[in-house]
Amino acid sequence: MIQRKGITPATFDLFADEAAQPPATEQIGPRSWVLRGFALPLMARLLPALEAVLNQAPFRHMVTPGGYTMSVALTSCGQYGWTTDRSGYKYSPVDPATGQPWPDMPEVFLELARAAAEAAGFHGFEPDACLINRYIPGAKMSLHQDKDERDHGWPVVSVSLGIPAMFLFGGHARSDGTQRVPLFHGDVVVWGGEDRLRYHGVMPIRQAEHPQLGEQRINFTFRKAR
Ligand code: MD3
Ligand code: FE
Repeated sequence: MIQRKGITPATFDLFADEAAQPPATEQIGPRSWVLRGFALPLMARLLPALEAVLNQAPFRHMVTPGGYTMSVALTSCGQYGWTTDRSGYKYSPVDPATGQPWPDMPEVFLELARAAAEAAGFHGFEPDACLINRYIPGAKMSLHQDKDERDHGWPVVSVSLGIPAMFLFGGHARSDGTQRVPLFHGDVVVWGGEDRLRYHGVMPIRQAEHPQLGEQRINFTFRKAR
């Protein structure tokens, strides 16, 4: 142990550990940010709120207009939910499985989405839709753009829970190269402005187990749909 005048060994170790951490905020595009661990302080409230939403609107596998069943299971909460079927993609105020409104957006979800948008420089974000995706090992999301929302001036906020994912961040054409961004439990990604319509996707999820969520990854995406 190196001893320095005025610094106790305990303090020295504390700084050494902090220096080993990756930066808390990573810029992955001109208006895109990864906020590492941003959701962790709210986790004790987020997980019970998620469970309540899932009791009312369980995960289901939806079919794309092309006739493929998605490997990702999904549901929604808030004023609008994102749905797909043979007729197309759309935001709907009711869950097609029940004809009932989607579960209310839990207050802790809203708090997290607002705070993350603010931290990334987007002011006044009030999401009206939260799409919840569930990936089990092997599930993936092909490159796509999020463009079913009315006003692309608002950002999208994404929250990762459970086992890790390798996120693919492309350009404005499907054929553009992609950067790979690993996402872990508690990470939040915010993207907007000129990055809002960039292609993105998720590589097939690798087998792993998370102590709280087991063999799954859950992702929230907060949007302003209308
Ligand atoms: C898009 N979900 O639901 S969100 C989706 O992890 C969706 O479940 C993925 O794409 C998921 O539509 C990815 C994370 C994300 C992060 C940065 C982006 C999406 C992005 C940057 C630009 C465009
Ligand atoms: Fe997307």
